[in-house]
Amino acid sequence: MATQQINIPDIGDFDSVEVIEVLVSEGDVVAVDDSLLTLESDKATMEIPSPVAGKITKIAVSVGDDVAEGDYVFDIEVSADAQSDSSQKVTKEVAKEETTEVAPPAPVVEAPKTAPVQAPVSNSKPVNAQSMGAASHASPSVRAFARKLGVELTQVTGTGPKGRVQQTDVEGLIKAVMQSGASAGATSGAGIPPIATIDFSKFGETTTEALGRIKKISGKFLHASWLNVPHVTQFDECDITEMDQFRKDQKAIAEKQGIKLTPLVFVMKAVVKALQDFPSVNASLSPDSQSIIKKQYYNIGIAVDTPNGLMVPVVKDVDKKGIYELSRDLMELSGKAREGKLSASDMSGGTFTISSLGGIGGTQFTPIVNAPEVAIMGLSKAKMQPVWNGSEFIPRLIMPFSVSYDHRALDGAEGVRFTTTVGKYLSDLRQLIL
Ligand code: CAO
Repeated sequence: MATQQINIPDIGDFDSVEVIEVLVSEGDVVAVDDSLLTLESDKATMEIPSPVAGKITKIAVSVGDDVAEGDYVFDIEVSADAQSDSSQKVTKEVAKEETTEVAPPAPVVEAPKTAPVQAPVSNSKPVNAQSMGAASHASPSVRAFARKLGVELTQVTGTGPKGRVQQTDVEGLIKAVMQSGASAGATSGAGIPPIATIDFSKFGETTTEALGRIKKISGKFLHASWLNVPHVTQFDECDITEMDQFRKDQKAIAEKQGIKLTPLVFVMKAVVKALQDFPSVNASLSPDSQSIIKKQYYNIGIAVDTPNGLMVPVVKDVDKKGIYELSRDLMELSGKAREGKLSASDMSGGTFTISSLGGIGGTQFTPIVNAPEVAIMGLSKAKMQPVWNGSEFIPRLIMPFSVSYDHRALDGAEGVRFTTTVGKYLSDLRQLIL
């Protein structure tokens, strides 16, 4: 049997993080993805999952130690089944003494007490809950307790240090739900009636497939955003005839550099200029929802459709980059997303998200805010349309788009001023350099 050395994987932006729990003992048998360690920084807790199934033969770390990416923490005697299983895809198995690269863990951002939220993303193995919102801050034992009782941690207000959810908080929520006479289905949230369970096979043949890991995680965050954020969606459209002509003029030059120029990069530039005009849109609410935190950096999350599910890598410093550099970033990040190679830092630090379905079709849609961001843009497919210019109809390329926003952070007037401004910039790119 081979022994595999386990090292701390990519932990995102953190240089060194404290070990707050060692979740296994020597001799324990673990399965792939079982949690081995809990790390905690001042911003987040994260669990380090086991990349292989096997027996823990050595623990080289203790509670209170500070660890960084690459630090050696365990030896695992890889089980025979796991060795023969070609699905051991996270790390390379090696004989003792060799180092194993472990894929990034699942950083879990401290939950704002009032409004936790959505977030897909990461490799097919580890999951980063950071990039598309916040998750709850709780120890694995409390998570297990909540899971056992079917309680969504994002629904629980943590009263522990730094808002950490305690077992008593979970018990308190259950008690409150019971006392309010709500349905016992705490997973559905207080007062939300559960959806009826139906045996579909009574009506015809069915097959049941487990949702992928990323879909399950993104589903929780989308659900949390849907329940916590009062959404408004503003629909709009803009004339991108000139913009698209400019894009086509540049296309050949871009192709020579190996770059695919699509409308999305122009939209990113227009959005950032509008975010500079409307700082409340490039913002997050504070955890108690009493203040708005405006960000003076412009990192745009881009929803990418991948075989594993929706992921949201973040293009950093969009205000400082030209369209060629943005296209290169976009190609690199969307490629990494599709290959399941995004790192935690590729998916963190976003300030606003764009979900583009323009390459596929549709006329409009209502994207779900990627909380704790306060707004998200949805792009739909541009079409040639007759537009009245005062004396005749002329053909113009019109792109529909929408912006969903958190109504606690933005009023309707501000929301529509923002979309109008984005449309104005896209209709006349010269304004971006003013
Ligand atoms: N209108 C018309 N055509 C558009 C368009 C728009 N709004 N946006 C893109 N296109 C065109 C592109 O120009 C390209 O055509 P050409 O090859 O002829 O130039 C074609 O559609 C395909 O574009 P693309 O999708 O490859 O590239 P992109 O930069 O527009 O998008 C990415 C990149 C990663 C966002 C996209 O591939 C993707 O994954 N989209 C799905 C995102 C998603 O699932 N969102 C839903 C999340 S749930 O809220």
